[in-house]
Amino acid sequence: MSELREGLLRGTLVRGIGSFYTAKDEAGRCYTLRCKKKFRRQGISPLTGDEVLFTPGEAEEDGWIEEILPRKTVCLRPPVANVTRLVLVLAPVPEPDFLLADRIISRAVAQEIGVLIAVNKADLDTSLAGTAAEEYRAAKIPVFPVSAKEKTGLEPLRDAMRGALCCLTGQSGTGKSTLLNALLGLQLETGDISRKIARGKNTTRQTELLESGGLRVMDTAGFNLLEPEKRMEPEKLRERYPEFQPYEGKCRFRECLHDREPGCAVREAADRGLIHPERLLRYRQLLAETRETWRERYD
Ligand SMILES: Nc1nc2c(ncn2[C@@H]2O[C@H](COP(=O)(O)OP(=O)(O)OP(=O)(O)O)[C@@H](O)[C@H]2O)c(=O)[nH]1
Ligand SMILES: [Mg+2]
Ligand SMILES: [Zn+2]
Repeated sequence: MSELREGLLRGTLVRGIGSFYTAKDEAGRCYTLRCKKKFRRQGISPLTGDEVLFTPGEAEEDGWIEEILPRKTVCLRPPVANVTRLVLVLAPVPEPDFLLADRIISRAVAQEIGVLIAVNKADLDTSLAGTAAEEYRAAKIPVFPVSAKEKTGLEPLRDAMRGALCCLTGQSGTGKSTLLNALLGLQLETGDISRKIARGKNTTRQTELLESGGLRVMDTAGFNLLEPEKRMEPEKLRERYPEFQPYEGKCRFRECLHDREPGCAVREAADRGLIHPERLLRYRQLLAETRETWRERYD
């Protein structure tokens, strides 16, 4: 620890509630910390996953976060730092929203965060995993059928998660907390799905980083809506589709956005089954939305 200033410790933020944060040092000791006002003045808030330098509190006092070390990645929804692998959890109930899935994936790809898809509740339905595998095959996003309830399919998913700071995300009620409990052998609070609306109830409210058996995983609050990104140039969206990349530069028009332009190589690839047609359709939907938001960027 010679590189640290005197009295400062280094740790990872594993949780933040209100203005209190918990940092864990290398030895696994936890410290309750508060955040100095200077961060708020700079418009920075500490995120779960942040690497920080801190002054530990004396006796019963809380300590202070002194410095947030440079972040490898930052996500706003869920708000987490330094995630290098995202585990998107889908399930047959609540009904999977593939457009939401594509939005989440697009944001991860933009930051070079690896994406895995866990299709949970395999005990209820086995067809969704196949559908998801087809949808995302060309994008090279691996799909893992699992049942958190029956604890099946967990080992291949664990193997794919090792060595990265992972974050579970997805719609509320897909079973992220249940899955994390199963993956790590823990007991986090999980919730029932509302029978009336067959939707998750937002049981998890806090992001929490947990570690066990070589896995480092964050459980986050599920969500059912994701606002369009502000100030994103429409031309950037196509770069976030791994399956488009072999065809970039091969369209008739160099600036082709793979919408409805003639001679589009991406469209041809979709017609030949090399790109999933639904992914392309949803891409167009997101492209239209991105154009709209881009036009309104000065409003
Ligand atoms: N049949 C079945 N039900 C499951 C499985 N995994 C989770 N569930 C149920 O799905 C419901 C929601 O589970 P949670 O783990 O709370 O879901 P979540 O994704 O963490 O939800 P939020 O915290 O709201 O985002 C609970 O009733 C779980 O018992 C599974 O593998 N099979
Ligand atoms: Mg949860
Ligand atoms: Zn094109």
